[in-house]
Amino acid sequence: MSNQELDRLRQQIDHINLELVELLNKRAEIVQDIGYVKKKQGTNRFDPVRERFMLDRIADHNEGPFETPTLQYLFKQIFKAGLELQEDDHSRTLLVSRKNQPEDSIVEVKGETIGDGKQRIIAGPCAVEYFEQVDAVADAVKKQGVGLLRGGAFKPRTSPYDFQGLGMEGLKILKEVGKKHDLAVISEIINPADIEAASEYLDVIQIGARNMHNFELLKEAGRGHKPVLLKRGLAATIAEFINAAEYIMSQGNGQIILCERGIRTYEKATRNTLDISAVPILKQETHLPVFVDVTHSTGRRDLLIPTAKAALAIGADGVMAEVHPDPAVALSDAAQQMDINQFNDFIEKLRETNANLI
Ligand SMILES: [Mn+2]
Repeated sequence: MSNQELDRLRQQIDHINLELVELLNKRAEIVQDIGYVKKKQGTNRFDPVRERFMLDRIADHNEGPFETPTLQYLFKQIFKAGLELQEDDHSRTLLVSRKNQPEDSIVEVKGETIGDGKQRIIAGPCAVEYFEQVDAVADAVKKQGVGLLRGGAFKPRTSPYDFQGLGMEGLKILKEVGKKHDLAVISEIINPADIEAASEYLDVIQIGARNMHNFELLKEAGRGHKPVLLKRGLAATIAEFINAAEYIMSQGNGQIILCERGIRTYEKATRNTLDISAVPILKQETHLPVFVDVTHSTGRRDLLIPTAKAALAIGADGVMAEVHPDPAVALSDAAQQMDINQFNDFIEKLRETNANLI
């Protein structure tokens, strides 16, 4: 074979390479279009039946010289690249992502603007037990100038034999106390069917750590009109946490506050391990306000002040902590709730070092 002949053949290869590039990109564009349609339908991007059909069709039409398994292997790589392309598109267009919205989201709760650069506290008892109990905490919270009161009415407990909360009755107490002290009230809802009714009583719907993967609950909260405080699941990665928020926002409700509450690790010194670096990561990756729950992440009263300081120093929009008039007799989380004196001290210590704290 002369050098001239070789050059001619190489030119043909170069030409075909460019044609393949064009064809592959043409195919990729169609794959992206399919991805958008599937996203709208909410169907799975990977379709094994469809892939089997395509591979069979390639086998049927293969006249060589490539062996069918070789061609099928090459096409598998093309299919895989296409699927990855669809996935990239999704992360690029997540509604909760900074890429989608560079400026911070501000969540409005009864006159408070959460995520506006100021730092806030959400405080209240673990569980709503009776009117006077919540009322005593609300009084202390109000006196400290804190505007957001929490209290659990539906309690998803580790044991089914532990106190499960007062349910709707608890929400009524919370609303009444909130009205009396002019405080916004937050409580956890665990059943999608309760979201609508609970919205009558609450200013913020909380979705707890154990329900972060309850997609029906997330979607129902997303269809509602109340701000949602979403806690990170106890074994959820940051990406899973962000996607859980996306479930809410994809249904129309963008009023979301993220809350880091510690993750499960091998460490036993604290109830969970506070993943403090999750805060700046969530602030970078999303435009949503981020809170830190110091009570459940540590499970230790003696760590509430230092961890709250760390949360505020690292850029959290606020801190959540539990307060009970008499923690020793609390029906849940007795070991880590602050009493009212401890709460006053907690707020004063934080104010000493954080001018940004309201
Ligand atoms: Mn609790």
